[in-house]
Amino acid sequence: MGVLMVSTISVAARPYPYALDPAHTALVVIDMQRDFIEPGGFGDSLGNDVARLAAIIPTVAGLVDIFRTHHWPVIHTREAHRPDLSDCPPSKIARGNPSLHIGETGAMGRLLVAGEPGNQIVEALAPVDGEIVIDKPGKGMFWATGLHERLQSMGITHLVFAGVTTEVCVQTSMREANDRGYECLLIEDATESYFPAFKAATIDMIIAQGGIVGWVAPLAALQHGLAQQRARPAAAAGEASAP
Ligand code: C5J
Repeated sequence: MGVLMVSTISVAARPYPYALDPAHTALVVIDMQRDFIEPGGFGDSLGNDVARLAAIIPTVAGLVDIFRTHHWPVIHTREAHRPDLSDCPPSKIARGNPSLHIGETGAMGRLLVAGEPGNQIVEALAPVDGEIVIDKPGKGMFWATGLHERLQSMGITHLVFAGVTTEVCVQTSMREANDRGYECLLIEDATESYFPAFKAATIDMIIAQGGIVGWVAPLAALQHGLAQQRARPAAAAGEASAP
């Protein structure tokens, strides 16, 4: 009797366990860019407390590290517009009564403009060679990015989500992914909102009605599922050698 090879990882998630198939899973880290997380950026210009978002960086780094260690795909997104703002609707520029509008120059360069210092992923989560970086003009990661085609060519069926902000770009991207047939898991301590109530409401909406958008779990549940998967073949081998 051979060793039983278990490829699927069971993650204790809500509303019920999430079956993660590592051969077909990618991590998506949404918009962990300085514009939203550091003082002087777009989030700050709207009057938000950016420290709330900075607080999740270590947890997101831990999640990224799992994917890097296993050589599973990592995708980073940035909310970014072309320097001429031709991909930014005037309504988006006007919205919100910020102290600085999209395209205007702040402490980290032009807000939400590709190539500017503020548009870079925070240093602790900087993409490494081989990771995909998607500049997206919308809140969702599929609008005008070609990402769906890339994920399909990679055979990706499962997406694990992290990043900011929970109820805006993370939720929009997760809903877009769900509509395209991806099995989606949000790591709840690797995402954050400027508004705690919005994060809580988003999680409730995702898992409502049997997981109408997907699943939610803490990072520890993924780590535990991985540890259990590693232990399983050894246990199976032990069983096989028993008389
Ligand atoms: C926002 C985002 N909140 N990344 N963008 O405007 O969630």
